[in-house]
This record gives sequence, C-alpha cells and structure tokens, in this order.
Amino acid sequence: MALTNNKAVLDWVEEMAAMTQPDAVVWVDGSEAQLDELRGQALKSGEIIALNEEKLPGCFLHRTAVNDVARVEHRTFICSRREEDAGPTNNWMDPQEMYAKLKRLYTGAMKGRTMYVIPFSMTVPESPFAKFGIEITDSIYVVLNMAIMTRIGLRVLRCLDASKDPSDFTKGLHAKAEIDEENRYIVQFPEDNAIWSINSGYGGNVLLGKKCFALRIASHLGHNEGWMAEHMLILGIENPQGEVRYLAAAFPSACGKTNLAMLIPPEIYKKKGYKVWCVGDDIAWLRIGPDGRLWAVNPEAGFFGVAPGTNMKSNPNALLSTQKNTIFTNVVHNLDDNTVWWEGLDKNPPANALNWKGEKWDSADGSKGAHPNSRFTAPAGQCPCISDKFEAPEGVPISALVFGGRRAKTAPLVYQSRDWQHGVFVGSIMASETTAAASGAVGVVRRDPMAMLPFCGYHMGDYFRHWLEMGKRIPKPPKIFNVNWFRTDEDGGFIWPGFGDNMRVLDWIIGRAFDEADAVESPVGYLPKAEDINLDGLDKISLETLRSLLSIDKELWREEARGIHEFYEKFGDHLPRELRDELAKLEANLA
Ligand code: GTP
Ligand code: SPV
Ligand code: MN
Repeated sequence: MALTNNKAVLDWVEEMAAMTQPDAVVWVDGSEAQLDELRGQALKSGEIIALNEEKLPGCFLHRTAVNDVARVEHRTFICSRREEDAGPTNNWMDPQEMYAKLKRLYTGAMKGRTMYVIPFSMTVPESPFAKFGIEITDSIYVVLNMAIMTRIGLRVLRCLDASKDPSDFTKGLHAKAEIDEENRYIVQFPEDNAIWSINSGYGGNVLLGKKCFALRIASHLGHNEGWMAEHMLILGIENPQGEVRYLAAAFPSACGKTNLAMLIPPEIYKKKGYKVWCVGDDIAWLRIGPDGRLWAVNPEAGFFGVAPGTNMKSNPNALLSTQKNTIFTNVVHNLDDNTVWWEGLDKNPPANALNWKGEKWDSADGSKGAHPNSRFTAPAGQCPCISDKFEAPEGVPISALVFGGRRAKTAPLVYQSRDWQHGVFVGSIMASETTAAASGAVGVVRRDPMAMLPFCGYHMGDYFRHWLEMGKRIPKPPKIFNVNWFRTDEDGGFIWPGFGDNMRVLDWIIGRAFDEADAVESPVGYLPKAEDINLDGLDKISLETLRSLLSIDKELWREEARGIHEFYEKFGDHLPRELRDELAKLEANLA
C-alpha cells in the first residue's frame, strides 16, 4: 500500500512500475518490523548470510557478483541537456538518447521481482538543509544498506509532504537486471533531479543517496543554490580547555577519510586531554552560516567503509562501529565461528573459510581472501567517538579545509595555502594514485581536483569558479591546507606512520587556523618547520626524516607545473583566470 497521497511521488512510482513491471510493489516505512521481515526474505534467498549472533549481533554478510565490486567511472554519466555543462571530466550523452537507451534495459527488468520504494532523506529530515529522495530498487540488500546509510521511511515522507514543494525530491531508480557489465549504467540527469542505475548491485553504484545524489546531483544543486557538496570527512578536535575546533578534509576514495575522521590521538595528546570527534567520514555539505563562518553537515547516517586494513591498531573506532547491526560486503567468511575476516584485520587468517567469492579459501596459496574494495556498512551512531553534533541541523563551524592525496613523491607532509584563492588552486591541482575503490588500474597518478573528479555533477571549470565565488561570500573563511600521508622511501614503504599520528599534523593545521602556530614561506605555500610538528613519543621519526617529508623538490614541482598546464588546458575558457594566475605564480616561485 502506498504510504503517501503525494501525487508527484505516486505518479512517478506508477510510471516506473509500468516500465519495470515488478510482481509486487512494497513501500519501505522504515520500521524495524518491516526491515526484519526483509532480512528474513534475504536470508532465505541467500542474498545475505546471518553472522554469529553472540559475536556480531545483527550482522550480515553479502557477496556481490564477481564482475561487480567497485564504482565504474567509465560507465558513469552526467546527462545534462548541454554537453558543455557536463564538462571535459565527465562522460556525457544527450538525455533523450540516454533515456531511450535505458528504457529498453529497464522495460520488464523487474518481472518476477519485487519493487521496493524507499523514501530517504540526506541529513535529518527535520533539518532546514535536508534534501529528500525516493529510491526505487529491486534489491533487499539496497534497502537494508539505505536504512543504515540514510534516514528512511514514513518520517521522511511526512517531512517531504509538509515541505515547501512536495514535488521536490530526487528520483532514484535502480534495477539489478542481469548484473551485465556491458550494460551497466550509472546515470545522473541533473536538470531532472534524477538518477538511473542499472546492472549493478554494488555499494556506490546502487546506494543512490551516496555518491550519485549527495555528491553528483547535490554539487549541481549547490552550484545553483549557493552552497557546496564536497567529498569530505568532518571532524572536531577537542582541546584540553574543552573547546572543539572543526575541520573538513577531501581525500580521494580509499585515501584515508574514514581513518582520519575517527582517529585516536597519540598518548601524549590523550594525556593532555585532547579528543577527536567524528561528524562524518565521506561527504560534507557546506553552507555559509549567519555568523559568517562556513558550516558543515554530514548528509549521511552511516559509514560505508573500506574493510581491508581496518584493525584495532589502525582504526579501533571503525572496527568497534562494526560489531553489531552491520552489513559486510565481499569479505572472508570464517566458517569456524561464523564471523568475518579481511586482510589486515589481524595476523591470523581463518583456516576454515570462504573467500569473497564464496569459494573455499586457503590463505597459504597467497590469494586475497577479501576483495581489496570489500566494505562494511555500519550505523554512524555506533562509532565510539561520534560527535554530539552529528545530527545537529545547523552542523558545525569549519576552521580549516584540508586536501590530500596519495603521492609517493612531490607533495610534502603538509602545507598551507596563502589565501582562499591560492587554496582553491591547491585543491584544483590535487593528484593521487588510483585505488581499488573504482574499477580499472590501481596506483596510477591522476589529477583529482578536490577529490571530486568522479563526483562533480557539472563542468569542473565552473566548479572551480563556484569555489572562488564562495570564497568571496564567506566573511570568515576557513584556512586551506594540503596533506600527504603517503610519501615513500627507496623501498616503497610509507615514511610517515600515519593514522593516529596524523593528529600531530592536524594540531599544526588547527594552530595555523587560529593564528597560534608558526610557518615559513616556500614556493608552494606556508610550511611548518620540522620543530613546529610535535614529535614527542614518536621515536621512529627523527627531525631529519621530518625535514625530508617537508621538503620541496623544485625539479619535481616544475614537472608538476607542466602537468597542471596540460590538465588545465582541458577546461578551455571555463578555467577561471585566477587559477591561471596562481599557476604562473607557482612557476615564478620555482624559477
Ligand atoms: P572511501 O570510503 O573509498 O572514500 O575511502 P577513505 O578515503 O575513507 O579511505 P580509508 O580511511 O578507508 O582508508 C583507505 C586505505 O588507506 C586503508 O587501507 C587504510 O589502511 C589506508 N590508510 C588510511 N589512513 C592512512 C594513513 O594515515 N597512512 C597510511 N599509510 N595508510 C592509511
Ligand atoms: C568511494 O569510492 O569513494 C566510496 C565507496 O566511498 S562508493 O560508495 O562505492 O563510492
Ligand atoms: Mn571511507
């Protein structure tokens, strides 16, 4: 039975049902009773496996098809009416052509299946900044994940119905179809506020509230409405005086957002009374507040985090978040005690186990048990260091914005931009090695401006312009920084210990943001002197090593500047002149 009289919603659901032809339509009300019934059905069909009730209560394992394990950037489209509005970094097709092509694929795609209608809200639905959507899907896995990652159900419909424009919601359509790689499409239609996803059952391709809506569509909305949707974690650092200062940081996929968002400070900081609070681990919506500062909300309700590498040392808070009510995707199934395992969880791979494909697995043969992009879906509220502002409708005030990527060379451990305009330049020239989060080669350096290359829903040059314009409108703008935890030595090992020790760098960043820390000028921006980074209790890093991590190799940077020129060429006259000026300044500084 439909849960609303909202005509716009009813008409659209009816139209989608007529096309996809499901056997039944089920409206998801968000109740535990209904979710439980769906879990029961998914258990019966084998779509999910119930894990050890004592050790992992309320937890399930799901395996995707082997050809369907990551985002697919080459099959992701921004179908704006004009090709120019999608820009040179997005795939584009004429919307009418794309609709026609997809309609053929969706027609009858849900025959013999049930269609689920999920009303969802990004941020708490009662917030003035909430955005509403409906996702139609034929996957219970999607329903159960959306119930963790977003706020869903009746509560959302009531807020949509009571809103200024009850026809203003994002229309998300997902069908698994045949999980056919050749016909897999993840398509955003920004002007229609619509997302069509077909032939995948994997996370980011099908949890439409996440990258598809909260970044691609939302960045387009933010451009029109004067705010920003960014691929950023949000965290608060509480100092010994009890004051909490917030920052937001953009790193590409699988480059350390979840880890940084819930880091545990080193002993010397803990002893003094420092604490870190997690507001969000992946996406930030940023708006100018009435006080002239930039405020951030986390639109999501859960974490869809990378499993491999997560352990009690690297990220205890993430691991503890996943001990109940969590869905694990593509990890190892330990048959002895019906729990899960992944590379880097501990040094004891289970002897009696199935790998992520569901095959009998022997770790001794050298193969990976968990897929490198295997993930956990956990309610954010279960994180031991979740911020008490996590659901605050107004969000938190941001004092520093941080960009960062995986760079074996070139980028120093940390540097600060000279001002907002230079900070936008620093974000625009970000580059990072590719990871398993998207299909394709891993470890290739590519430009990924603001970590938004796969997620910007419009022309990237106009996106840069939007950043510059926002800077002019923010009376008290945050300072902008760049970090790199991933410089390597001759043997390819990471030099900086990372994880909890990143606190030492954040300490300098926050110090700079509040004019409490020193810096020196360099060709690329302000750098800390090695003495400005607190190394107490970190014996393995000498001042000498830290100096090397903070060094600027002019020859490498000149090469970098040439790469930036080439990259900027793509944007033609959409590239703001200010960024060309900044590049010229960088080149002059390096000469
Ligand atoms: P998405 O969820 O894809 O957006 O990824 P993410 O940016 O949240 O990355 P995440 O924190 O899950 O980390 C991804 C990988 O980077 C994991 O294998 C981590 O172990 C590793 N990693 C995270 N932080 C650090 C760090 O400070 N140093 C090093 N060397 N590795 C790190
Ligand atoms: C990412 O790739 O940045 C993720 C995973 O967070 S996904 O939801 O698949 O996009
Ligand atoms: Mn993450």
